[in-house]
Amino acid sequence: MNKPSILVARAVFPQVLDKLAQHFTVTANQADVLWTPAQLIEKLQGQQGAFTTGSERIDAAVLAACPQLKICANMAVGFNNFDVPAMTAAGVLASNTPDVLTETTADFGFALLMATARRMTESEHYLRAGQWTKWSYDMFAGAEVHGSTLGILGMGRIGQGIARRGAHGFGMQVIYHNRSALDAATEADCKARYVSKEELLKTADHLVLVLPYSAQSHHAIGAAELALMKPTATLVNIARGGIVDDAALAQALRQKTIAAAGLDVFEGEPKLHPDLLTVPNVVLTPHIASATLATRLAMANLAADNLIGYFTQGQALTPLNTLAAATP
Ligand code: 8YV
Repeated sequence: MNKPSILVARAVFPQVLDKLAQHFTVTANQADVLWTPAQLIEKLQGQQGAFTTGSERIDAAVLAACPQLKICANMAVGFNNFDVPAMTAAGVLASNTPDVLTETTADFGFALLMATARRMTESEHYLRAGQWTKWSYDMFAGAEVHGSTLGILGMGRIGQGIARRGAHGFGMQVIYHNRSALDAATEADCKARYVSKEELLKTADHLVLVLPYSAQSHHAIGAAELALMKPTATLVNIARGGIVDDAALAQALRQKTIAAAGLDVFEGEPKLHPDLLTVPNVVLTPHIASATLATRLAMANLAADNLIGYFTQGQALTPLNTLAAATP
């Protein structure tokens, strides 16, 4: 029997490609060329499955142009690059990679919080520029982390991981806002208290964003929200670009209406709002919160296993939608 054909849209671990090749006729992109939407459609012609990352958008136009497509397995927990309702309507299964990256991403969220609060990159730039000539009492004095109030907007698995680190490791008071409150047992485990978004913004010493991107969360943090935050507060975004209005944030940082920010994601990344590069009180990282080799390998394997599961058993391990007739 002919093997199903799949497209692996970005470069991936060779051992994952080898595993896929046991089950599929694979078209790979180990040169890691970034395709335009038109090129993606061209590459998807005749492919029954796709291994995607956050950089490939699967929407109604792609689906209409690729009627033979049956499944898209995203190597990411976030899936704002997928139009899931359109995929469901077209009978295309969507899957993501939850759980395997939770703790690694929470580690990074906490690292970014610490680096931001304690001004680590700003002070390193100063040192590297040869500006460090003497000690002084307030040089790079930052904000306290232990014992402070940790605010979390979006309390899914990663948000809970950050809450546990703050509450249990650093004695922080944890407050959160989410579409719905957690059950009592999970709140107790995270030592977290549900508050309104307004109270979260006004009370948090360190606010971490971990909510999914959607039309509803677009610019959830803009000028009005930043104005509610304490002038001593820090803001950390490890969720998605577009949740923060980067222009408004750069202005708030310049005017010190908040103290500092740590950003792993950006509106329109990998391009950055130019003002973010000129304000000193911001820590910038290139979307690496899940980037440990072990976790990226686990994510790639899970995306591959979703494709294999679908074509061999008719079901993915971590699907995002249910199809009327999920027949490969
Ligand atoms: C990925 C992420 O590295 O999982 C996610 O949602 O943002 C990151 O872990 C990125 O999306 C690549 O697909």
